[in-house]
Amino acid sequence: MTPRDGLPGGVPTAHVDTFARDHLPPQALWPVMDYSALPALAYGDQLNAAVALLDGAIARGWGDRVAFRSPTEVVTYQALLERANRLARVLVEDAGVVPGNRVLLRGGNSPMMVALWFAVLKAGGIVVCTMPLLRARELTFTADKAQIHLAISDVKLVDEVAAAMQTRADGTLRAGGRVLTWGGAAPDGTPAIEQLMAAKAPTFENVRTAADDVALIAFTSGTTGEGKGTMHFHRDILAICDTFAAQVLCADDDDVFIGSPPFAFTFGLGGLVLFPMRIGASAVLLEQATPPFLIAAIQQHRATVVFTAPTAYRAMLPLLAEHDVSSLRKCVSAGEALPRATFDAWKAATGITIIDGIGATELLHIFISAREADVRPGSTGKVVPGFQARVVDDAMRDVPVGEVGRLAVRGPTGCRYLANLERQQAYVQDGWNLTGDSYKLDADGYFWYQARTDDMIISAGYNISGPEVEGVLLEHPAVQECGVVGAPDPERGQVVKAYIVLRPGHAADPTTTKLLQDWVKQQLAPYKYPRAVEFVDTLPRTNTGKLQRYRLRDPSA
Ligand code: 3UK
Repeated sequence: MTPRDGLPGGVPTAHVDTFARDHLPPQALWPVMDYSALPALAYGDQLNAAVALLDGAIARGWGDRVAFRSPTEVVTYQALLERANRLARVLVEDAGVVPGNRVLLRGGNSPMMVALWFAVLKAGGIVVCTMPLLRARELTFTADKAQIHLAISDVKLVDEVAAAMQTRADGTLRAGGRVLTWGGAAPDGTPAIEQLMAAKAPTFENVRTAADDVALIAFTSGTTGEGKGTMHFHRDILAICDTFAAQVLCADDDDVFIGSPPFAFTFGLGGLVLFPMRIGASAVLLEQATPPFLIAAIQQHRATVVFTAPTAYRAMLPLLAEHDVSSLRKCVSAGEALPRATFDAWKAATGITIIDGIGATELLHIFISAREADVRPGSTGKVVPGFQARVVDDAMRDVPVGEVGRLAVRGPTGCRYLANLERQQAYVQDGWNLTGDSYKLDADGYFWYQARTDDMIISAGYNISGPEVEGVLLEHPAVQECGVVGAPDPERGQVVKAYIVLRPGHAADPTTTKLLQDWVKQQLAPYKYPRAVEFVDTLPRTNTGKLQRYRLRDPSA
């Protein structure tokens, strides 16, 4: 037990491995975190979110209820608890996990991923979920930044993570990182985790974490191309359930949740795991959740609450005629702005008012939204009870109603970057989180989204960093110079567009375009590849040599 210096909370941390605490920003740079706005937010100093959500579900008498369904499984709360307990024993007894260790999870959304997520928290570990689409290069960055102790992967996806657990970003070898797998044995011959579990008792002595021990690190792709790890405490996990979900979503215990975002995107973790479990409801988990699969699963499982991005609502519209989605009663949209046209078309086709909500990895989940009855089409909504939000100028003064300014928010959750003081000071000012979005506030307290204030490309709900794609393109021998920006697109919001200056001897033709697109797809998650490529003679630059991306975005500028 290590006492903390200058941190709130009357119970000692349970973390023996103090890496996370050691790499939190100094508390003076945290946003103001406020738990007083709602009585539900008084969690006390000792809290393990896994115990509250999972062991707590059994204590509340929900053991026989279905917690999760997948195309191949039906898992009750009791079965989930037993699976998580056995897995926690494997982590501690076989893999040597001690409280505070970071455990990386790699797999599509499935009951096994949920059980592992709870097992890590029960053992006092810190969960690092990763997008199934990530490649070795990106996983290496994550493993390095979060100093991953153990990676657990679906055997189908193990190759890239096994490579990442061996090498550091600078190419040197790492020591000590282990890999376990489910669905088959690990590359080093370690039996599948199911086999290790079978020998374990279904009970576990849960680690008594402090409410402010770090429970998860979620990575966000940064505007500079460097993913940033955001750290969240045990109490933050409950706080998102007791704010947005309890106050705005207002689902019931007989609701069946479904959706597309992977757990590595905290939109999905909240909507598909935490929110249903907090109220004893169930969720359908899909590894394949593109719009055709999602709409088919809504029909098949009679789902009632869906979490997905605006693009997916648009893509499902033409499929509604061939599917029965009459079970649906609540639809949540986040990740990018919900266009009025999409909102209207969905309402006309289904009768359902989409609940738009802006969230961020730094704040874990949604902080501005509105209940169906309060929705103003085209607006993101009002501040979620438990949070405060303002629209401010560069000096953090409120801008007048109706004028565009920067969105500033604070509440029970907030930004604490892993070992990144520079980004911490940019995101948190005067105790407020600045999300990088510009907004207008109206006289009735509704927030109207304007634009991103930075360079992020948001395509089909994915955040893509232009500079990261540029870096990979520049590694190709055909590329002399390049600039990657978001180009407007009616379907995806934006598409990744690369402006490329070729090296002599390379033809500006479709063959080269395809070659470069394939190159990016091999190096990075495929959704980051440039769908549009334009060959140019020069790129606009400042006289200090900086690329002027705003001029690529708007050639008339
Ligand atoms: C943008 C939106 C307009 C906005 C997220 C719900 O998207 C999530 O987190 P990310 O860290 O991105 C955050 C940024 O995405 N954005 C998100 N939602 C909206 N813009 N309208 C919206 N409704 O720029 C924000 O700063 O990937 C969303 C829950 C959890 C999340 N992590």
